[in-house]
Amino acid sequence: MPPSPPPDYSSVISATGFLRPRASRSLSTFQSHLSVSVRTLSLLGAGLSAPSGLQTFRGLGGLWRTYDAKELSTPAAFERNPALVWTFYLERRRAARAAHPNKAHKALAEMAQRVGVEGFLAISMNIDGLSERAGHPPEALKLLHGNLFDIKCTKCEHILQGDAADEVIQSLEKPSAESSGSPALRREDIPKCSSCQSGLLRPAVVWFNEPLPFETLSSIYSWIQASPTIDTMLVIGTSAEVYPATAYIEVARQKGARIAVVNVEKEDVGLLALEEQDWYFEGHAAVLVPEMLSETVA
Ligand code: BJW
Ligand code: ZN
Repeated sequence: MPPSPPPDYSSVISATGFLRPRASRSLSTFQSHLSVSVRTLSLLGAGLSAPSGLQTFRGLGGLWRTYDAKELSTPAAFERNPALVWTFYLERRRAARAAHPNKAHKALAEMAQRVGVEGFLAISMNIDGLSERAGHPPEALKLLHGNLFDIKCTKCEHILQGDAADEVIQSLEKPSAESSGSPALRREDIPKCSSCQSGLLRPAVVWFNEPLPFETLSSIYSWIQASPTIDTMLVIGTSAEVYPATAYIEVARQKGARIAVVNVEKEDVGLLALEEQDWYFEGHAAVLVPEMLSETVA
């Protein structure tokens, strides 16, 4: 009698996640892969700037532990209380100005300079300006959630940058010199747009329920479409909870990319659905990213 086939436990295994293949921890296999990668995409989150002393959003010590996102980072919150929202962003602006790019920002910027935009595109959710200050070439850095240092109108397309934006910030930092006493910012202190004369000025960042900047999305799309393949997807310091940013990880996977995640938290296979061919590097971005990118050949 032929031996009976071994029982098939695969449905039990996949239902429970038991024995699910785990992502690799091997730095050397990652570096070998990166050295032959032609196209690398990366998604950068708040954890990249955490070693520079800036707060993340979720998790321990995150901004949303102290503040309610719905009260600060939605268009409805700004309509309700623009002074409160501006106070929050003025503080974030001060913290970002005082911070310095860390070794991870610098390593990514160096790779971008070395490889060129055809070979390496960074999609950043960060608004803090640290990647720019690290020397990341602007054409290779796409700011998905805007920029803490620009200001825009709530009603028209008017945008203020550089000195024009700084002037507005100065006026907000010294709320109505005439209004004696209270140092707190008030609704009437928020300047109106000089172009349409009616909209209030606001930080040029992307809040929940707002569309992402069209030009940024379309330039990312063009980069993705420029070739049928993406070889590597770096996912650095993000909880991967916010869409559409997180969807780029799946887009890269569909184009064949192997994914490398850097995060201080323990691997959450469920969220990112990492597979055997992927990597998970648990630890601080400022330590791991320079190591990961150090041996790569242009
Ligand atoms: C380290 C570390 C170290 C720490 N080293 N690692 C239901 C389901 C799915 C989607 C939706 C839904 N309901 C609504 C949506 C859509 C919504 C969304 O995604 N919501 C989810 C939260 C559920 N998205 C939107 O609304 C977007 N717009 C949109 O969809 O528009 C549609 C539309 C079309 C047409 C017309 C109108 C509308 C907009 C999203 C905008 C997000 N904005 C914010 C604020 C920006 C300004 C600001 O900074 O204040 O962006 S929210 C906040 O989250 C910020 C961040 O960029 C973003 C992502 O956060 P990130 O970077 O992942 O940070 P954390 O804190 O979450 O994670 C940090 C990680 O680092 C952690 O994992 C740490 O462990 C790690 N770490 N130290 C390495 N040293
Ligand atoms: Zn306007």
